[in-house]
Amino acid sequence: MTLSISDVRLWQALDSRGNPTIAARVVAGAGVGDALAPAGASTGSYEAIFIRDANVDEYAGKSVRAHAREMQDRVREALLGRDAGDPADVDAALRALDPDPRLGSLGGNVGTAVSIAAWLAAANASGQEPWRWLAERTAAPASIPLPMVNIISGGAHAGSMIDIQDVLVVPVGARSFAQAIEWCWRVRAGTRAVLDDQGFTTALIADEGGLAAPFEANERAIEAVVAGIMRAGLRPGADMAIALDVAATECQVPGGYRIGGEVVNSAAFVDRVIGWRRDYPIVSIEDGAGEDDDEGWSRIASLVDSTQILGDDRYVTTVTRLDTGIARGEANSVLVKPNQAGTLEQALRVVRRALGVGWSPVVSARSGETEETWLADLATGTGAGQIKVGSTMRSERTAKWNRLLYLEQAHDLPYVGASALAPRS
Ligand code: 2PG
Ligand code: MG
Repeated sequence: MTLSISDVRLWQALDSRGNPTIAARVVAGAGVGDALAPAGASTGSYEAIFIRDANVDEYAGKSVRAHAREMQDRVREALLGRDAGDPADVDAALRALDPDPRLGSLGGNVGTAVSIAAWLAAANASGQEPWRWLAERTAAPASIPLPMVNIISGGAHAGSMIDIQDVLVVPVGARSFAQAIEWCWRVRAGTRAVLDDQGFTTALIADEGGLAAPFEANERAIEAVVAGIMRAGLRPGADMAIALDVAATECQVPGGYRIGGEVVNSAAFVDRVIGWRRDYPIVSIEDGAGEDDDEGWSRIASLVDSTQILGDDRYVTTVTRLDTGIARGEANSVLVKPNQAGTLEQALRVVRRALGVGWSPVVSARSGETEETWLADLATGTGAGQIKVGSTMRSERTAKWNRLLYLEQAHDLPYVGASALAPRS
C-alpha cells in the first residue's frame, strides 16, 4: 500500500557540538516523522556533502538556515505523492533533484534528515515502532546489536591529544545488552580512576563522551584502557576487548603519516597498528590506513582472518566503494553512517550487501550527534549486529543506549553479542 507524502518541512536546529544542522518533518497519511542530520569531524573525502550557507555571519558561518529555506519547496515538490514507506522511492526522488552521488547541491544533511523522517513517518502511520517497521519491510532478522563503546578519545575528537581517534571497548563476554552497557560503564569509571592516579585531569569529556589526556604515546592510552578493564573487575580479552578507530586519514601528512611525533611511511605506520594487535587484546581495527592508501589496506589485510578490519572513510557507506573493498579482500567489516551516504536507502543497501557476503556492518553515530534515537532502531531493525555510538555519557549518546535498553526489555529480541564480530565463522 502506498503511503503518500503530503508535506515536507525543513528548518535549522543544533547538533551535539552546538553546530547548526538540518531538521526535517515529513507528513504521510496520518503519520508524522521528524529527523535531524548528524555531522562528522573526521569526514571522509568521498562522503555526501554537508552543505552550509555561503557568506553568512549567522552562527559564525556555520548556518544552514538559508539552505533549508532554499531546499524546502524543491524537496516538498519532489516528494509530494511519493511513497514514504518505500525508502528506494524516496531516494530516487531526492537523487532526481541532485544527480551528484555526493549530493553537492541538495546536501547529504538534507537527504539524511528527509529520508529518515520519511521512514519515521511511515512507521508512525502504521502504528509500529521504527525498528519493527524496518524489519518487516526488509524481511531482516531483527536483533539487539553488540555495542562498541568509546573510552578514550584523541585525534579530531579531543584536540589531537593522541594521534589515534578512539580507544573503545567491546563487551565480548556480556550475555545481554543491559549487562554489556553496565560493563562498559564500569570500564569507563575504572579507566578514569587509572588516569586520576596518573595525574591527569579527568573532569572534562571529549566530543563523544570519552576521556581524553595528553598521553606521551598512543600505546599509553591503550594500556590505560586495559588497566581500566582490570580495575572494573573484568578480564581483558575474555570479558572485555579493545577496539581502535585509528582514523588514519586524519594522520596523513605530506610524506606519509604523523604518529608518535614522527612522520613515517605507509608500511611503517600500518606495521605499528599491526603491532598493537599483537600486544593488546584488540578485536577490531577501524581505518588502520588512510582512505586512498591501497598499499596500506593490502598490508592490514594480513589480519582479516583473526581480527575485525573495519572500513569507515574508505567505504563511506557506499555500495560501489564497499564492493571494491570486498573484491580486494582487504577488510571484513564496514561502518554504516547514513549521512555519509546521504539517504536511508543507501545505508540499507550497504547493510544488506555486507551481510550478504559475510562482512559485519557496524551502524555508527557521528561525533556531532543529535538527541534522536532512530540509529538504535536502524541497527536493531536491520539485524546489523553492531553499533558504535560513543561513550556512556552525554545525552546524545545515552539516548541510543537507552533506546536499546528499552528494546531489549520490551521485546523478545535476541542479543547477538560477540558473534556479530568479524571474521564470522
Ligand atoms: C568515526 C566517527 C564516529 P566522525 O570516525 O567513526 O566516531 O567520527 O563522526 O567525526 O567522522
Ligand atoms: Mg571512524
